[in-house]
Amino acid sequence: MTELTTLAKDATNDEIKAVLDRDGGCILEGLVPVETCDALMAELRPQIDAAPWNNASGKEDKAFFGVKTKRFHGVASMSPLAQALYAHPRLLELANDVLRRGEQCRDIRLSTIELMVLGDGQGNQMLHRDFDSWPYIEVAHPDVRLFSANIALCDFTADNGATVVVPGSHLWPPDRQAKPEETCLAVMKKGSALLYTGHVIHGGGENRTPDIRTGFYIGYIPSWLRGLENHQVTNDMATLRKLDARTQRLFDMQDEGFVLIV
Ligand SMILES: O=C(O)CCC(=O)C(=O)O
Ligand SMILES: [Fe+2]
Repeated sequence: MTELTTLAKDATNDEIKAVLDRDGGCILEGLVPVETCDALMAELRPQIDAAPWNNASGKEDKAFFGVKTKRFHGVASMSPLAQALYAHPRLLELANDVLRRGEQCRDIRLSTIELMVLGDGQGNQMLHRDFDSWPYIEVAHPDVRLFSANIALCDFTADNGATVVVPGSHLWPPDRQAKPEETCLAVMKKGSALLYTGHVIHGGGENRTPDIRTGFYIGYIPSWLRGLENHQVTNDMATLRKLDARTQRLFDMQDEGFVLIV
């Protein structure tokens, strides 16, 4: 029986990297304090409730995401508290390390931040690899070009849509399909995070409860790769301008000195 490894909060980066290298994903317990998750949800909840189900923009996106789901971008502007997650020092340290900043990239960027809400009746999402969003780039193991965290803003349970993960599938040939017994559920407590790399097979789980399941997705990429979200369009610029220079770089905002005025 395949298992997803859960690591304690004080696991070292080397321990986490060893599991990511072997399995392509793991759970890191207690990354974010429960109080931070609750405060963030208090800010986000009215905005979540106000949006319709199936709010993705394109036809293909709707089919991929599911019908009883709400997806949000521009999350930095939805709540200033979100910074505690996407700029979490531990995640930045890990992202720099896993993406091999200094060796394979000069710096890291945010590909996308996505609030992923699964509602009552949302079925299992199609299993996929997130790096398939970059179909023109081939990546050979052990190089990682996408490092992701899905932070649980509520408990993720077997019934409310805990992410389905296929440990070890980052090493599989592209066309190998996962058998049911090869899948695991990322069952975890509020504040814990599913950490995974772009090539591991996974998908949102089925929510059979009356409550919403809310995951805070953060994807980090090397600075040379184009991200999925244009943060300067999805967020309002006033929010981004208030951030410190290091955080602005995560959003691909250039230092003034680099801007050519023609
Ligand atoms: O909802 C989840 O837990 C995962 C969703 C996902 O993998 C995706 O939309 O790419
Ligand atoms: Fe995904």
